[in-house]
Amino acid sequence: MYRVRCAILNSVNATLRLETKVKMADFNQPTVIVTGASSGVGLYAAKALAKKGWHVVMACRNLEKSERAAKEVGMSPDHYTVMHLDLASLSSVRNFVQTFRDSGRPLTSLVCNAAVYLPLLKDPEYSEDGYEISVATNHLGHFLLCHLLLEDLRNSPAGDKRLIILGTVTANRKELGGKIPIPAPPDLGDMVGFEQGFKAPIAMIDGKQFKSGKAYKDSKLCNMLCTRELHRRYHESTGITFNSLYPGCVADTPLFRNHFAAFRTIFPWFQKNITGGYVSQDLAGERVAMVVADPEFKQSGYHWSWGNRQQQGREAFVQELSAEGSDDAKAKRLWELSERLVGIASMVST
Ligand code: NDP
Ligand code: PMR
Repeated sequence: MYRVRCAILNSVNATLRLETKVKMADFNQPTVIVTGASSGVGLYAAKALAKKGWHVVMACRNLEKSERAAKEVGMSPDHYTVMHLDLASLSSVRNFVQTFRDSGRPLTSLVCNAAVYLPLLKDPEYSEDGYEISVATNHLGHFLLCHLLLEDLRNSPAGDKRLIILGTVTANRKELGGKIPIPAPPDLGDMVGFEQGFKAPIAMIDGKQFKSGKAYKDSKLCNMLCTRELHRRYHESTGITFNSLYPGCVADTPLFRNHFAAFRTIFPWFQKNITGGYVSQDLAGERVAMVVADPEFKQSGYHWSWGNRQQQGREAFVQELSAEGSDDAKAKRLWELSERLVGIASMVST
């Protein structure tokens, strides 16, 4: 009986030792949170980061889909954890941060990647907090997430900590793809829509008439402005590297699932054969992973772009942003108004 009990205890201890060892090993991996890692750029960035030895917290709204996607791209279970995050819900963002903290993992980097693009919407849809859905998801959800996780990054023992946000050419008139006069270009105006509380019937940051494609581009401009403001406010005091990037035109991701079916056929062909702007999901993911992990991207406060001609081996360059995208006063005002909309007061004085 005694021998049996000892055998059981030994086996329990061995299991515990094994679990502790796995966990210790696990926690020695640098940890990155990637939002929207269930498809497209986020999924392939997760894959590339896992390949570099990172542990990826895949912050996604559909857990089963994300698990399936991780398996499909061949990620080893030791290199990822799927956690629930719905960026269109401010309470979900707060719950996610709590769940992440409960995991005990020190945070090395955060990648704000998730987005929706709803070009065919005639009338606005609103999030559960009452905000237009593209701006709520792409900008406000990420804004709150960054705000809360800044503390985790600040407290993390890692030597090289980064916060990276996906931007795009179509929200940057200084790049070729942003010069094309596709209606309508981004323009936050004087942000009267935000000033007035951004609740229905208001659906645009500038307070003007709803335009679905513009809502996406406005939200991406907010992403790039916020990266600059994060750098201005927090880089010196925290040492965290803050950058945005454009990985190329990844014309065949599910981002275009809400566009015309014909668009999904013609657009990748057009970008591959006419503009040369096309980049594969795999290569776009590797580019994001480079900005997260590679030493040459450790300089803070930049927008990295792979520009228009997307050959393998092409190097990124620091890309200037449009007049609106480099307007520091606008970035500061956007920050303050966004704080009000997500219900937080400034954590650290500027
Ligand atoms: P995908 O549609 O493939 O990926 C978007 C991801 O965001 C999905 O994982 C999606 O989850 C997730 N997501 C959407 N809404 C929410 C939400 N409410 N909460 C949590 N996650 C959400 O698009 P891409 O990979 O193309 O886009 C990724 C990023 O790259 C975006 O920021 C986009 O602006 C940027 N980008 C894309 C370019 C392109 O050409 N594709 C070019 C330049 C920048 P789910 O699977 O559940 O829908
Ligand atoms: Mg655009 C010249 C280069 C170039 C690049 C890099 C992009 C990127 N695009 C370019 C050119 C053109 N586009 C041209 C000449 C046209 C025809 C007028 C064109 C059209 C077009 C449309 C209709 N392009 C689009 C759309 C979209 O609906 C996409 C969009 O605006 O999403 C907001 C889009 C895009 N083009 C790009 C990129 C990266 C996109 C989509 C994703 C994004 O900007 O995040």
